[in-house]
Amino acid sequence: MSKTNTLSHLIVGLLLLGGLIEAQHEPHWWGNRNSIVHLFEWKWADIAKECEDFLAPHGFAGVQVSPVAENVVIAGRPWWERYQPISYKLVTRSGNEAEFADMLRRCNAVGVRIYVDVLLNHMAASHEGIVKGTGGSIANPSTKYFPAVPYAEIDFHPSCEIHDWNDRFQVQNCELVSLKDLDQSTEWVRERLVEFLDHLIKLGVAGFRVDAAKHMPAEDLKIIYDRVRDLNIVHGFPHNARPFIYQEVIDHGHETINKYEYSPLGAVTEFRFSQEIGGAFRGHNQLKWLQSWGPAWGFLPSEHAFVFVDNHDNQRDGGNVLTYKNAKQYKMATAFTLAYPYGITRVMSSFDFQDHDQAPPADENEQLLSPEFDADGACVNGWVCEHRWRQIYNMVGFKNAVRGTEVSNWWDNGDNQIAFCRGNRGFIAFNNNNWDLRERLHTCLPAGVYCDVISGALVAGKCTSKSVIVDDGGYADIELGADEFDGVLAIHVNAKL
Ligand code: ZXY
Repeated sequence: MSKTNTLSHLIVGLLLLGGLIEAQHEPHWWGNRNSIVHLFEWKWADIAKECEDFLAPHGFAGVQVSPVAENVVIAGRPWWERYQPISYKLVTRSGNEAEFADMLRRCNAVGVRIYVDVLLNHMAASHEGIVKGTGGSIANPSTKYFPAVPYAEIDFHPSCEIHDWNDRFQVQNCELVSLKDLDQSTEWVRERLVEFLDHLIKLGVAGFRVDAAKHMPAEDLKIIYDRVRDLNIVHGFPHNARPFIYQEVIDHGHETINKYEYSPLGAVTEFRFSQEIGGAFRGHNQLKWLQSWGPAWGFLPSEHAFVFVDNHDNQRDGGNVLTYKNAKQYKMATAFTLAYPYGITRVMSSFDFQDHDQAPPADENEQLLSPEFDADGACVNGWVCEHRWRQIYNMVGFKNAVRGTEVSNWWDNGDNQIAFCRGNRGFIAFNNNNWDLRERLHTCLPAGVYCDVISGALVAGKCTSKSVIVDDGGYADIELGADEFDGVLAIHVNAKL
């Protein structure tokens, strides 16, 4: 082999290695789809139906599902009992393994990917004596006895409670609210975790949300991630495709253990995004500053950032985080999240709650309810289904329509009215001032009549609500009254008359 040939092989090899490392950042979406929805606490059979009836037709790329492994049953059935596994049997209130497998088959068949929330850090917390799980297994968390895996005391870190969150040793080796802390440096634990993840991959998942990643050393996680098998080609994934990994690292900016330790391994939740977008649309920060949205705000690089307005945990905490409870501002923040090209976006789909620990909608036998829909497709029986709000699913469509374009022609009024183009494919305006927005703005779009996809949609060749006339120069009169139902106007090439 010639010298240049050897060199080029070396370069190709290095590129491949780089590709392999970067590969766990690839979500394996179909076509131009590019948003994930978290169907929090939904049943597998209902998700399968939702993939077919709603998510695929509306261009959603994937679903984050609640934890799949058998969990301890806690009185009152708080949502967080699912974060306390006692075995890796796939039996929870969402359904059994057959139902889970059926969901994967049906969602993948319509091009909607499934990402599973996995608990690699811990098992269930101490309870009085022997507990029973959702799959009928028994365990004794107090003595670290989980015979259905099996795990015993030797597989866990010695007990200590995390008191000092700035102490790396405590955060990674002690117990988070007495959840039994697995020792991922042992071969036995690694093998059990890889076996569990491989099982899910064989069934057809596209990747994982890694819960409490900050509580495990990145070097231990890397060993586990590197060992899991490639995605299952039977479900339409390419050969050698690696599972998409996004890690929950709660880092508000000054933590001892930070997001950058984990971002080489996969995407990382960007909690500062949630804080800042909530603050801005609550009026604590002028929208004009959003022009520099992204790394300039101390956020991760776009391709490493997993972003959301709220998640299942911080929607319960109050503060700046916006939720469905502040509907007008929430829809604006979500529209901005989906309109601005930054990060991998997840839409939250909640159940209605009044207190932090409240259980998801269930019947008198503690069986989860299936969502029911009214004539407009909105959920009615305790499920909020933000993903079925027109203003939200139509912005998922907007994001698909403008995929691959940049922000241009930023306009603002120096305060809380902003607008921008996405290439020559989409245009969006926001009004968070208490006076009307009336401006002639450059939309960057070809001349024509476009339907506003926030107040309505393009249906059977007509706009069901507002329309915008773009002239030959790309200009249009944009109007957003301060007292309108929504504070956003969005138009794109796929909603042109
Ligand atoms: N729980 C109630 C009672 C027990 C569950 C509570 O008051 N917890 C203490 C404050 C929240 O701390 C938790 C964090 O992550 C968890 C927790 C948890 C992850 C789990 C299971 C859990 O309790 O029980 O898989 C946590 C970790 C951090 C951090 C802040 C919080 O900076 O690194 C809860 C449960 C919360 O409130 C929960 C559950 C699942 C999650 C999550 C939070 O993915 O982020």
